[in-house]
Amino acid sequence: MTPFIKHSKLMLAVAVATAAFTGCKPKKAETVISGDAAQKVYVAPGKLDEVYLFASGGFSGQVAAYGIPSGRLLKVIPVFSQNPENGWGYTEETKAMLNTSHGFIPWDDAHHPQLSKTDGMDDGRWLFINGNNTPRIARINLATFKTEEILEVPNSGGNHSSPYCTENTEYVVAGTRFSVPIGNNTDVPITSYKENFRGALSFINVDQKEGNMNIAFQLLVPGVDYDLARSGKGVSHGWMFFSCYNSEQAHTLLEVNASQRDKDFIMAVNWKKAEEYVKQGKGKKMPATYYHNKYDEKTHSAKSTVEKEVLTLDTRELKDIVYFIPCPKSPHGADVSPDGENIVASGKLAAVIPVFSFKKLTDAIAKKTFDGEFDNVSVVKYEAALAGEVQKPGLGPLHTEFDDKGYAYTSMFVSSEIVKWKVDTREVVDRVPTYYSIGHLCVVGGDNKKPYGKYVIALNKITKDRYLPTGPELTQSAQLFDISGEKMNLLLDFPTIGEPHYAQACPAEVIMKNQKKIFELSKNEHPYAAKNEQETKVVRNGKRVDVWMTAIRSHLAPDNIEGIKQGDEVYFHVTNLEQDWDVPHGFAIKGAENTELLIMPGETQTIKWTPKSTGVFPFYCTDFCSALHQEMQGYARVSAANSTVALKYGVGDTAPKDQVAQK
Ligand code: K7E
Ligand code: CUA
Repeated sequence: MTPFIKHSKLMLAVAVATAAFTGCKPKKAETVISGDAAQKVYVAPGKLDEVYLFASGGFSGQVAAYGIPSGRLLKVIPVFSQNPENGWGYTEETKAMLNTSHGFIPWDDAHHPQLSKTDGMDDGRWLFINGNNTPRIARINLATFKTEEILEVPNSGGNHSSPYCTENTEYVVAGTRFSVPIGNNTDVPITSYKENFRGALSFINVDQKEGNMNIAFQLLVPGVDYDLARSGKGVSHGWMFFSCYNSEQAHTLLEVNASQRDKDFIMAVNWKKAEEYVKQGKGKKMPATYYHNKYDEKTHSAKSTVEKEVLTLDTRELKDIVYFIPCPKSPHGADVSPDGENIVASGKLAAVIPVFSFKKLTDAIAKKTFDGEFDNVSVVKYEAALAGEVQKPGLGPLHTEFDDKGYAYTSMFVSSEIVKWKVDTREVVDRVPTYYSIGHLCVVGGDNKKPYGKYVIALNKITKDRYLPTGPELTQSAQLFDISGEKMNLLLDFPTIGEPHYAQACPAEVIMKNQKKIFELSKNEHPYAAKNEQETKVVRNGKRVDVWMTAIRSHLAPDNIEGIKQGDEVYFHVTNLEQDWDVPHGFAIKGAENTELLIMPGETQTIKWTPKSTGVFPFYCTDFCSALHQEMQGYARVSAANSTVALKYGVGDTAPKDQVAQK
């Protein structure tokens, strides 16, 4: 969403429009903070927050977990970006997670966290998030807060309308933002957009036990931009809704060229129908190379598999899978009400918010109340699918979520506010300023069949004058509002990591009940695990030296190693022998080129070290684990490539003793 604020032409149009809505201008913050706000966000020391908030890190490529109402940062979960804090993407075990058909890609732009669902409710099993730039979907296990799987999405460019779960997480759905040339010949002129460019919507099957993802099928759809999506639920279970812009099919200067038509589209996808066609064998296998990376909790290691084909269904041939509904002016969000009946479409440049009725939509499809076709897809008549419009909502509607009392909350980017309206009458009942330029918003359980409500969190783009300055870039920020009463009340500003495009929140209990406290050492199947100190060893194989090391309060074993030579590749495989909650150990050695390790109880992790000079190199534990943490240290001696120093190692009595004798 970032780009459009920069473009002067648009800003001019927007400024003119803003003048007509002076009522939306943010008031001074002081005037809107109510007296008991502090009390409502105060979580006393030792007390726990009520809600987990999972926010995307945007260009940081990570996810962060916060406690609500305090806004306290609980954890940064590394996903698409390497993270030296805990070795993610640097250790031998985790490197494979970042493999793609474009090579090792250690970053991405992550936008939309999505909690897994059971019967339309957040179930606390997994959190999915999209990598936009090099199209990927990641799955985080919420028992361990670790990324367990990353699946690349082929035929996609800018994986933005992604990832959205169906009612029971039958699928995680990932739509492409950019349409791109697909098929055997992709080396085509950019000007041939209309002939050669197509969109792909991927339906990724999720194994209900382990969570493993596989692309069940891809729908090949008209070449436009697919921006956001939501799955149907309740009455609309079996359908997905995508917002589409650039129905002009422009390939340059979209700012102007993709804002020509009065209306773009919402695409309604009947995925149950698509499933039927797959069963009937109507899918076509298409060659496509993409990586599938999985982290195994038993071996504590990731493996990459290269997939070679994908099953596709072409909507030009199978015409009753998808339908277009006209939607005013560059739609961004497409959101579905808790009962599944209302589809709210937010056009960034539109003056109203259209709300479509699922019942009217399906009636119109049955009666073929169409307004012709767009690229072989039937276009349902706007009025035929429309439940009604929210009038004068504000400027720049982007995203909508729902509470437990029949209200919808829409973010207004241009007028910087949240607008509350009644779902059944579409009447605006309240508005509150945000500071500033709100993008997404998040109601607790706001996309569930039964939202939890109580809070809405604004995810803002600009924070000028809200925080102490930190150079040219100010902190990114979220704002917490109380929505339990008639009026929305601002409670708190809190900084976030990266750009918090979107977030999902659920009651703490949903996540807490599944928490894993340790990895069982007896179940550790890492090939280099040392499950006790007797199993520690150092083994040379040509120029490769493997160190089976253990960590326990408060020593590493072995802690003296000799016989390493210049030019060797040394692998430290460190197993944390602890079986207590929250007792990680760290490992670092002087001159390590990549990272440290942070090893959870019962886990084994490995760093590769290639010493560049001779000498004695200290290593130590990097996590303050006990009163004698600072004693948790050792030495590795590195000799010249042609030296005759024998390989020796140990701890205490077994440590190498004749250190002086050899040269
Ligand atoms: Cu920032 Cu969902 Cu990428 Cu809207 S997106 S704001
Ligand atoms: Cu182990 Cu410090």
